[in-house]
Formats: sequence, structure tokens, C-alpha cells
Amino acid sequence: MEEKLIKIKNAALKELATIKDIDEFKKIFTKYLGRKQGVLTDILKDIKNLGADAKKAIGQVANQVKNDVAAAFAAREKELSGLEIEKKLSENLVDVTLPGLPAGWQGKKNQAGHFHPSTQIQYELEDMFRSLGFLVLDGPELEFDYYNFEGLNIPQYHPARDSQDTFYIKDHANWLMRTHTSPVQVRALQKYGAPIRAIVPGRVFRNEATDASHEHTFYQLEGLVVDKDISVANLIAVMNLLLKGILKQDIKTRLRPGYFPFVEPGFELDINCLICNGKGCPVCKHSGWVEILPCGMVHPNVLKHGGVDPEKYSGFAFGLGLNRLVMMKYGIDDIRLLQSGDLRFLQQF
Ligand code: FA5
Repeated sequence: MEEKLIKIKNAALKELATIKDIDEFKKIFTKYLGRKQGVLTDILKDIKNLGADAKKAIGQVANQVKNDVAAAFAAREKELSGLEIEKKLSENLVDVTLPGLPAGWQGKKNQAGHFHPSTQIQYELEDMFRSLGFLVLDGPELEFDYYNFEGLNIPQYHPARDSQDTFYIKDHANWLMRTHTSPVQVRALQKYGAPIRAIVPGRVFRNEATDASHEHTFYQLEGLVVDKDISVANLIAVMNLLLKGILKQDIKTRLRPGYFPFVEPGFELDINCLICNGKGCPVCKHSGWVEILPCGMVHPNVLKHGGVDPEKYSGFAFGLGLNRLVMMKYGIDDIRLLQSGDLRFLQQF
């Protein structure tokens, strides 16, 4: 029996050395050490049936063989599992250092996506204003009535509220979707105080009947400068710089009085319609002029709401209609195209 045990051990070790993967391993493991029917398991079971002396004589050898074979199997299993993991890794190799595919390639590898024309203009304006020392700020789209109206000198029941058709939030009397980016004037003054130079690009919402120049969801870019001795001359200089910087051409502008409760005096800065060159078209409502840049000197009450002393500081603010500027720059004759999601339109920019 001892001889038989040694033979089995040698055969098992020999076979163990020749196998190449974990599947083969599992097979020979069952063959030798399988619980129900393994060559070695069976012979070890037979030892029980030997007489006491024979059992004693063979027991030690049997144990040694059993331990040697089990250890050899365990070592080989470890080795083969390691090889298996390496094989799987090399088959599914992911090179994390490879550059990503361009956004929007959708099957056409050379077709990269790009920013929306409004975003392009927004980023250009941000760069321009940053170079003039302005902060670029953000504000919430879901806004409190206080910041959208009250803080801007538009109390409850003031008729100026009607000029901005508002989406109110059901069951939340104090909440609304902001109708302009001006609420960030008060927020910015409260947070940073004076002096301050900031712009606020952002999305605004109005319950509008849409047409070629009106959307219900559109973009504005607010500007705010508060410091000592700020005058209308500073306001006009910055407005002209802004329009020239973006439109990259000399354009005709006109400044006329405009009423906004949060500025005093208030202005409408219109530009000559670049769609029809001032001849008249649906975009300029056949007037030849496009309302693009309402502005004015910050009202003392707004400064007070922002915690700034109007006796010491003055400032100007403007609320650029970003979509309309994009339309003028690229000759787009319908504002609704901007949010149409139509690739034939978007791919032109
Ligand atoms: C305002 O929203 C003021 N907050 C602007 C302002 C800021 C005045 C700071 C003074 C000081 P108004 O409602 O006119 O003003 O809108 C500003 C600009 O947004 C308009 O000139 C226009 O270019 C654009 N705009 C207004 N309504 C729409 C609309 N429905 N669709 C697209 N653009 C619009």
C-alpha cells in the first residue's frame, strides 16, 4: 500500500507540472482529491479498513503523501490563478492615457462637437470682462421674489412687475423662476460689498408668446460696477467696448431713456439691426433697431438693499440680451433656432 501511495503521489505531481490552465487543474484535482471519487481520497478511505498494526504502519506515510499532494495542488492553483488574471487583464487592456473621443463624434470619428454659439459668445464676453478686472458670478435660476423684485426696488403690486411675465411656483408664494439676471446685483452687493465689478451670465425665464425675437427661456448677461465717482460716461464707454469687442465692427447705437425701477437714470441702448442693416425686418419689428442693452445708474435703494451706502458709492448696471447679440453677430433671423437642437443649424458655427 505504501508503494501504491508513493506512486499516486508521483503521478499527481507529474500531471500537476504539465497542466497549463485552471480548467485542467480542476479536472486533475477531482481526479486525485475529489471528495466522492478521487484516486488518493479512495485509497485513504481504505486505510480505515486495515487492521490496527497495518493502520499504524501506513498511517504516517499516508498522511505525509496526503499533505505533500495537497500542498503541491495549493501552490499550483495559486500560480495558475495569477496567470489567469494576467491573461484576462492583457486581453481587456484599457489604455487610460489615450485621448478621449471628441464629443458628438457618433460614429464619424473626425466630427468633433463644439460649443453652442451662445456659449461661445458668453465665454468670449467672460474673457473680455475678466481682462477688465470683473468677477464672473452665478446666481440661482429658482429665485426668491425678494431678489427678483423687492430688492430691485420693485415692490409687490408695482406695475413694473407686469413687464416681465413671471413663472411663479405653485404653493410657494415667495419663489419664482428668475425673469432676469438682475437679482444677482443685490446678491453680489450683499456678498462682496463695494467696490465691485462683476458680470453674471445666465438663463432666465418668462411666460412669453414666442416669436422671431422672443423666447420663454433665454440668456442674459448682467453687468454691475459700483465704486466711488462712477458716472454715465463710464457706463457708455463700457457698453461701446462690449459691443465692439464682440461684433468686431463699427455699429450704430442709440441711447434713449428707458424705465427700470432699479436704475436711475435708466436707458435703452439699441443697435442698428444687422439682419436687415436697419431697413426693417421681423427681428427688429420693422424699426431698424434692436433692443439689446438696457442699462442705467444703480438706484440708491438697490445699493441700500445690498448694504452699500449710496452717499459714498454710485454705480452702473446693464442687462445684455445674450441671444439677441448672438443673432446680430451671426445674422440669425429667428431666436427659436438657438434652442431648436437642429444639427443643421448648430453645425454652422
Ligand atoms: C431686463 O431684464 C433688465 N433686468 C435689464 C437691466 C439690467 C436694465 C440692469 C437696467 C440695468 P428687459 O426686460 O428689457 O430688461 O430684458 C433685457 C434684454 O433681454 C432685452 O433687451 C432683450 O435683449 C432680452 N430679452 C428680453 N425679453 C426677451 C425674450 N423674451 N426673448 C429673448 N430675449 C429677450
